[in-house]
Amino acid sequence: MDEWKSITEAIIKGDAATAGSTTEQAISAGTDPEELINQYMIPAMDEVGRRYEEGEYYLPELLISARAMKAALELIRPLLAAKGAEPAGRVVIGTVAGDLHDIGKNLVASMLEGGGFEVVDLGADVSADKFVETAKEKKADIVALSALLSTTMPGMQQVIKELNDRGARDGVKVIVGGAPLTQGFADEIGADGYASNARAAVTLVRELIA
Ligand code: B1M
Repeated sequence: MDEWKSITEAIIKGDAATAGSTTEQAISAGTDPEELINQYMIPAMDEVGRRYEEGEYYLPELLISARAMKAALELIRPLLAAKGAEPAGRVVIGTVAGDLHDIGKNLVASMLEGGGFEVVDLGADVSADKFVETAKEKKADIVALSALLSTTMPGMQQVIKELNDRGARDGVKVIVGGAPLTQGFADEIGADGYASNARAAVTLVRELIA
């Protein structure tokens, strides 16, 4: 059960080299990539968040842990990617303006790719204008918005407003997610769906496109 706990420990310590090498070992041993993410990697970031909240960690520790998490995730991403097949739909994804958190969004993007969707990843700190322009240009089926800060959540409503105001909402569904969000918030801002994690996001996108 705790076979790969050293991945968790390395991420908490911000040791990218060990996080990467142990993840490589786990992959070679045939461990399920989603098990690595859900059982060993996400709990590490939760612990880092707890330490930050309680004043044990400061911003530099958050940053180096995030770097270690990314090093491990980069090795897993290709394993989540879909093989061949026609794309099931096109998703434009990003973290909203003012928000630099991109680890969860990257995970959602990878899982969507793995689920057979074409993903246009705009990165983090993305303006409403950029979301709308790209959704129009790429003829997106889904616009997927991530936020990790309660202060940037209103940016999601701004994207929906601009899509509506610029006549770009027809045929485009908007989904939202991120740690501080709830289904209630999604309903309130007029989003078409909310997902609490990456796996749920894939299911939601499938349902909305169907
Ligand atoms: Co920051 N940070 N951070 N941070 N950070 C949080 C989010 C915080 C909860 C920490 C805390 O206080 N406990 C807190 C936010 C409080 C709040 O507003 N509610 C916080 C803060 C305050 C800040 C700063 C303001 C700190 C400062 O400067 N004083 C600052 C803001 C910078 C900015 O964005 N403008 C800041 C900075 C940073 C770093 C840059 C150092 C780094 C981010 C690095 C990076 O992403 N490249 C960082 C980190 C690492 C965290 C924590 C520790 C971990 C986040 C993470 O990666 N989790 C975080 C505490 C925590 O979450 N426990 C924290 C792992 C990831 C896999 O989970 O992103 O939740 P998550 O994604 C999940 C789901 O939420 C969901 O699926 C994912 C996987 O299943 N999901 C979606 C996410 N997006 C989705 C979209 C969907 C569907 C599902 O559909 C579209």
